Amino acid sequence: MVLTTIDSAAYNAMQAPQGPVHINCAFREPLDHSNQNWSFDCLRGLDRWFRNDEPYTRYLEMKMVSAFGNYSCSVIEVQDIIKKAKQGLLLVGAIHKEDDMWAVALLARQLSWPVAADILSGLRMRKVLNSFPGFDKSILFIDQIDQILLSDSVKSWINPDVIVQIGSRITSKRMEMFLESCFPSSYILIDTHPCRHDPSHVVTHRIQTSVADFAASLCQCNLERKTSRWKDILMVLNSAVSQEIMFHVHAEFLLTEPYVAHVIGEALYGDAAMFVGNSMVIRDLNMFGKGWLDHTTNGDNMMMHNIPDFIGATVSGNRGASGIDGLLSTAIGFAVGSNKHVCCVVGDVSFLHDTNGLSLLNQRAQRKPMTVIVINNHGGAIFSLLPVAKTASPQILQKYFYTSHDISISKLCDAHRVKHFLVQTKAELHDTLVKTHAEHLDCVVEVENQIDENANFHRTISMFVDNTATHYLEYLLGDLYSSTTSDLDRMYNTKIHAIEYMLYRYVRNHLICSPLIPGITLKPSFAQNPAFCTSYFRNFR
Ligand SMILES: Cc1ncc(C[n+]2csc(CCOP(=O)(O)OP(=O)(O)O)c2C)c(N)n1
Ligand SMILES: [Mg+2]
Repeated sequence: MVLTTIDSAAYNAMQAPQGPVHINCAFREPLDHSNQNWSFDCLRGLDRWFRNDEPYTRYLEMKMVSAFGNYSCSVIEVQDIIKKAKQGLLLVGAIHKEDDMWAVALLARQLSWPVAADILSGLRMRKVLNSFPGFDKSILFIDQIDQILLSDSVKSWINPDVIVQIGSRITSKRMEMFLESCFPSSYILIDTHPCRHDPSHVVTHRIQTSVADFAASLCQCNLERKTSRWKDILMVLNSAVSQEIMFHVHAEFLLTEPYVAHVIGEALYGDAAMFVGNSMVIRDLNMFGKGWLDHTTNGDNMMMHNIPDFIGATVSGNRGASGIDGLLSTAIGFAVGSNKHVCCVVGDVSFLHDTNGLSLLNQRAQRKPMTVIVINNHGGAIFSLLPVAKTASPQILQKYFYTSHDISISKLCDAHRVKHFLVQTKAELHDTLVKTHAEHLDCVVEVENQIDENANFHRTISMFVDNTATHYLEYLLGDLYSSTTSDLDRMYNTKIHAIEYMLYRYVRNHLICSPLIPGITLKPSFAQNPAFCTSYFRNFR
């Protein structure tokens, strides 16, 4: 932290406009009582810096040094690093322009690295334009990276050697912590602005340029499309975890917050955009949000032209994952500025922090109608998932952390003459989203929920996902699967179209599994693991 701060201070002090630099000192996370002892581990990853006299982070510009399109030595050095990468990962943070989304897609194709796209990148909620199996494999999206990282064994296995990050700000705290601990040999951050953005203190090359220019500079390098076992395993892990999540959100009868996050892409009709509120909303969307198959656009045409078979959907938010003030008003400003139908999703406390936004909504400035989805769990649900929930008494939690309330959102909407819908079931949610779109007017959709149920459901999903990722990795790395690429490919593509029935029997905590599927045999150690068996067979369904 000290190194990257001093690097950035020195760089900024010497760049135009030169001058004094103000340094902020970071304090520990609030509300987290865990003591942290000094550990020499924090010097890990500094070997390269100790060995040479270069700054820790190099600040580069994408300058051509001749009229023949040659780049400066430092840019060539970056191209070289990318060329030599064995386990490269492309990370896409917050980006807002559609052109940038296209440029990222083209860059992803050029690199042929796995892509981890943040919810604010617009590529997570991408609309898939065709459903031909395998075609979208031209870009390997690892949408479930945050959830995959729940597994400690996967966390220590992933180990990317080069990371290229486009756009600042990564929503996932787990991802940020992973980046702090994995120490790739090069971490290249591309963004158009000159400001520092390195919360994990890992950036080794900071390039101030647009994605399009960066992608163009890589065209010169003739990068080969490399296949690797690492990539294939990541693909299978992502697919297994995604199916595990899908199973849980759909199998639960009640309308849950992860379910809302999972299906909300449905509300993005045409070129609609999304504004996400903070606290649980942005985290849930980042964990469970997914792309959407769009039958209304003609994908054939795009395939012919060899451009990506999806379109990004603009997703915006305020100040990372915190700051619950002024969200509704910001969303309205965003709707005016973007001139799109905006679907805004916020928590109840955030909504109540900005009820003045309702009067702005009522004024109907020059903009398209908005759908405001309020996830009403009657308080700040985020605190039920923080360490404080384990130590504080229920009364203290309710009163001072959750700030539980029973304020009527419907009456507030009435007072501002804004149409209000209450949604309590999955079917009601789907019907209401269709209705609000058809009616073409501003409305608030209140989704009713409870904090404790939400916390329990999140814990259940996390536990199953962790198990699934851990066991899949163990299986894929184990000798049973001395996997070649084609094996893994087959595993990914395997579809069993019909299964008549399956027998399970529990005998003293051991699952005796008699699957009636020809050709699949399980190692005894796996067959004795109930969690693995259930998720394994479910994922093959
Ligand atoms: C302006 C401001 N005040 C207080 C906080 C602290 N805070 C963070 S999340 C949160 C609760 C948010 O509740 P809600 O909007 O209902 O979302 P949920 O956690 O239920 O998803 C609070 C009070 C903040 N981040 N910003
Ligand atoms: Mg809430």
